[in-house]
Amino acid sequence: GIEAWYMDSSEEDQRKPHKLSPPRPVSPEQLQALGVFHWKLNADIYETDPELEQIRKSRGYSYMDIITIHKDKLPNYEDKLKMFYEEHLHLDDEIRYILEGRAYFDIRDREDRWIRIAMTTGDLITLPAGIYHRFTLDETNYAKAMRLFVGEPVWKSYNRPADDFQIRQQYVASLQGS
Ligand code: KMT
Ligand code: NI
Repeated sequence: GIEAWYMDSSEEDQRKPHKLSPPRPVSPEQLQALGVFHWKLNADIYETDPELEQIRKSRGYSYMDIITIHKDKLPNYEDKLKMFYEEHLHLDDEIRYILEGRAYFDIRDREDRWIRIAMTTGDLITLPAGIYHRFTLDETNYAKAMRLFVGEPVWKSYNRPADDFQIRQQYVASLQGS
């Protein structure tokens, strides 16, 4: 399964792993209970991969594009990375597939603690609409990712606090009993 862990609270470089000592790993089942789902695919064949095709079809991921996150490739690199690392939510699921490199997604658990999810090449993840999260590169400073979406993409993000949004309240309610 995908590797995830509870974060320390040090203000050090966001690109470092920030593992607690001793480490507190988070299992795929714990991620699922928060509405986070993961697949491991073969990124070498992403252009023709029947497994990816099957996921896209069954889940309605009709839209896709590719973003290269590197200082020489991404316009307004510094600003965007800063934005990505602001705690926020979206009105729709955030679906990302790492084609090259690696990166971290941080999500809040139900007690508002940060969980760091290590995304490496071949990892496809869905973060549920309404979950508070953020994104950062790691110390390798490079990732190429496919962005997937159900229908026309909406990239708008709402920085925390966004607790009055209906999608937030729906998400919090969905955690009851999970
Ligand atoms: C977001 O909304 O958090 C992002 O789009 C993250 C960067 S894309 C890999
Ligand atoms: Ni986001």
